[in-house]
Amino acid sequence: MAEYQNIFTQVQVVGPPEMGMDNENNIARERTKKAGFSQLAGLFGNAQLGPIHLGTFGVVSLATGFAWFFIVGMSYWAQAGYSPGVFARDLFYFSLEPPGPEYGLGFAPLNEGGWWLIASFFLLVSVISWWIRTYLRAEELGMGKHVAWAFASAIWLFLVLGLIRPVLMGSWSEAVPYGIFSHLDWTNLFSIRHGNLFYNPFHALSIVFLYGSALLFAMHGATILAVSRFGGEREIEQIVDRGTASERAALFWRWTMGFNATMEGIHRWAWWFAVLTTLTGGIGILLSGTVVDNWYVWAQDHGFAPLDR
Ligand code: 07D
Ligand code: 07D
Repeated sequence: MAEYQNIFTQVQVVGPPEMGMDNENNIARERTKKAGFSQLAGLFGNAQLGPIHLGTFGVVSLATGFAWFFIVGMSYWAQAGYSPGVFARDLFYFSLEPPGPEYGLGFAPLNEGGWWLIASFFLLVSVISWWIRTYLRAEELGMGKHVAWAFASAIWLFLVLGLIRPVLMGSWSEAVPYGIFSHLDWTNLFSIRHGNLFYNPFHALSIVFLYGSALLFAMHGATILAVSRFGGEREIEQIVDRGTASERAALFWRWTMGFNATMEGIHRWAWWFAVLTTLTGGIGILLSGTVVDNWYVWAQDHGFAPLDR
């Protein structure tokens, strides 16, 4: 029964906690010992919470992630003049900014970008450690590394934004500030400075894959739900064990649009669309300011933006 708990499933059956398997590497050693149940969690997924595997990289990732969060938070706290009211009111407006262009790739005084550099170091270690964790957990469970490689694509864009492009441009001032609205302002300014990012073909590709991901996810989620009355949510079994659910799902799309993905292939479609969003995006950002200064002029040169009259 526990296998059937899902978002909007109404029945929650609680049995003894499922502690998971062990293996020859004795991975249980690094797992917490207890598990609990939450009815709320059960509305959205599995009601059981824990045990969780921490391990070396989990601990490093959480500790450095907290260090980043704490440095950013303390900077905001100072910006608020140590007033809780101002802190709450202006939370979305505070920003921890990278050093100014005058410091290039050098270190900067703490209050002129130095804290940004230190915080960024911790964030980098945190994100990379979490990636290693996704790789190692998959390895120990005998899984493929699909999650880790998909996450690596997101990290590629993250690295381009905050590390690779600033290094190529020779200045930390090119990097993204840590703030809710300030990072939106940065995004807007980036587009303006490089002559409107809409004319960057890799931005366009990234949008195609982002929109495509939403469309595919909607199509796939809807299709599986629509055949769940025939056991369609056991979709992976049905790759090899074809039954009426899988057959109907495929026929639905072949009859409505003349083509259907396969039961396994739809997950490859989803994986590639998601991965290509940040992969193409990272290429687009990397080229901006390094190879192409102004995307509108670039588009005029390549004949798809009108020449000024
Ligand atoms: C739903 C999974 C959960 C993750 C969440 C995000 C933090 C930040 C902030 C301490 C889908 C957790 C957020 C840990 C804490 C501080 C100051 C993922 C889900 C809920 N952005 N962005 C947001 C980041 C960039 C852009 C929201 C991160 C680029 C636009 C959130 C990065 C550009 C809009 C956020 C990053 C850009 C946002 C919701 C890193 C171009 C919005 C995110 C590390 C890509 C939206 C006010 C979300 C918003 C938004 C986080 C990078 C553009 C704060 C961590 C520089 C246009 N971004 N972003 O749900 O409401 O993601 O902004 O690269 O409109 Mg952003
Ligand atoms: C940021 C990957 C890194 C994140 C990681 C997560 C933590 C927190 C904590 C869970 C999102 C680390 C997480 C640390 C963990 C907890 C609690 C992924 C990230 C590793 N744009 N635009 C894109 C559109 C415009 C601009 C992509 C649309 C304007 C810039 C996407 C429009 C201007 C950049 C996209 C539009 C502009 C982008 C992002 C419409 C602003 C980028 C894909 C309709 C005025 C980024 C090539 C993504 C990029 C990007 C969509 C308009 C600027 C497809 C739909 C013209 C500067 N834009 N954009 O997945 O790759 O991001 O560009 O107008 O850098 Mg854009």
